Amino acid sequence: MINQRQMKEYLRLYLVLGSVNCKTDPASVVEEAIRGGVTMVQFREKGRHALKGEAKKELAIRIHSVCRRFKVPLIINDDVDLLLEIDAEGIHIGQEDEPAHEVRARIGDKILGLSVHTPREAELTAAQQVDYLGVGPIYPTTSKEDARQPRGPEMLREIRSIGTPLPMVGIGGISAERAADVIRAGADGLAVISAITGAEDICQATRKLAEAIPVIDRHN
Ligand code: TZP
Ligand code: MG
Repeated sequence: MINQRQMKEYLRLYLVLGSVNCKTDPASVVEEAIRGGVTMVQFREKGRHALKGEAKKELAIRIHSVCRRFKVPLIINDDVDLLLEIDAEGIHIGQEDEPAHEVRARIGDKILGLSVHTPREAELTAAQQVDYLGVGPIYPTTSKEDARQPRGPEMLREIRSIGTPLPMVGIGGISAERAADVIRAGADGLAVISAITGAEDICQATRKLAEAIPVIDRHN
């Protein structure tokens, strides 16, 4: 499994996207965003107009080849078969997906991320061989149809306070203006969709987010 220091570095600025989120070719959005400072990418092909089958796989392969060129890991949202087919670097699952221990058995040492929404869910994850937690939504979001109630940066603080050792990333409505609050509440990084994919200048918007992330020494 990946070590926590490396995992935290990858989480610093995590771009989540699918074709539905992009105004132009998602693979070029990924390239621009990496040039601007994105440290990890998640392919999340979801929603009513999402690509399926071969078209989904083709796009995943194109995004992966951009990521590989820049040595940025690609995480696949909730599709273990696709992850294995294209040999991406990891998988992200939600509470309603296949259980984490079953996914771990199928992916070996690849990165495994899990969404949590409460301190209780984070607590239950401790023994599950998960590499990082996605915590959200922190702020209101329009990018996820079935998003739960936003809980604010306080949720990150609560999860830290119960002693969760896992690297974690905040997600949901995060902008450059909110970056520092999310990190100071305990996140190791920011996960964003629209703050990057909705920008006119992808590279510039990414740079602005990257510059807004404070460097905090948590003694680990
Ligand atoms: N999970 C919780 S909120 C969210 C996901 C996938 C969407 C985040 O998108 P945005 O545009 O950064 O609010
Ligand atoms: Mg899912």
